[in-house]
Amino acid sequence: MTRPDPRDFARALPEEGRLVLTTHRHPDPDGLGAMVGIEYLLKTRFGIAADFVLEGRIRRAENLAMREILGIDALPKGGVDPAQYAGVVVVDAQPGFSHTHPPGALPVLAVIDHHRGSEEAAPEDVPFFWVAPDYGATSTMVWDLLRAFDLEPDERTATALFCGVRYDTNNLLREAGPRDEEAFRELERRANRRMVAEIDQPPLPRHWFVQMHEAIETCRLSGGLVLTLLGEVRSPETVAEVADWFMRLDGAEWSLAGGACDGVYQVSLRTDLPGADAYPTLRAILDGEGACGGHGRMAGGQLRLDGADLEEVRERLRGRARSVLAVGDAPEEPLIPPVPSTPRNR
Ligand SMILES: [Mn+2]
Repeated sequence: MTRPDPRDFARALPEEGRLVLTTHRHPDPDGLGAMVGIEYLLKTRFGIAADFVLEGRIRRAENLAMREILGIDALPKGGVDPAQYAGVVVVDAQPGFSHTHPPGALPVLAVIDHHRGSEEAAPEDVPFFWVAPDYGATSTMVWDLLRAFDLEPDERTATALFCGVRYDTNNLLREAGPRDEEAFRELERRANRRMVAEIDQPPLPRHWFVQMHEAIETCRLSGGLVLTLLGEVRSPETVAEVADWFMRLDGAEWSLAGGACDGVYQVSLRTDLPGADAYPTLRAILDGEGACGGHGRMAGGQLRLDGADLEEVRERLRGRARSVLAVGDAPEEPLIPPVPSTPRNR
């Protein structure tokens, strides 16, 4: 378990000037939580102000609620004037990832992330590069960094970090190590319970049910594989949500979901097979197409459509998923058996 040296982090920071904090496109609670934690550390310990850059729509109800309830503001798209900033800190993502685009023209000063994916060594031009896949959440890493500085998070910061740890580790059930366990317990005590509950159970818009209805109709089962390759979706977050949702199906061992958004076919893979690793599995399913990253039981990837036929892309993924996950000749059956049409008005 790598632990951060606070002096290394301190050395990476500028003498003066504001910083930009960013994460992967379509930020999730772990990315948002880690950003709030780093913002707090910069402000309280170093007197450095920071602005958030959030790329991609946030549509998942829980993520929207987290932004709203915690008052997480971000610069408008394209609102970064490089002259105003000394550098960028990237959390829960790495600059080399296809879904991560730190504002150009600014040096990346620090990267804090728990994803695997960039197998090469730390880039020399990033002064603080801490990538630790043995952490279940980047928010746990930020908690450890705060502790390394003997900093006690305030209630808002603790609530944000707690949400990050609990969603990324699914309440410590997914890829959580002893560090995540400690962070979860310590942050839970400091977090605002009412806010946590409001973020956990937000009102769901009607289109959420429409999307899930479509997912139920699209879902196909083959042995332990649950395959839900949708057409156009409102946001890539939908794809992750669908993959998570169908993982709950009794008997599901792998859940692969996909959906097209902004010219990209987004895929999410989940597994709960003991010892299974979602990332290499998704890499094999993508078979050199697009890019992917992940850790432990979850992985995500993107495939540029570039005008390709959506039906063909879905068919290719379906075929490769079946062969990589060795479902063999297991028949494909719909999740919901077709409803026999009942004659009406008789
Ligand atoms: Mn994460």
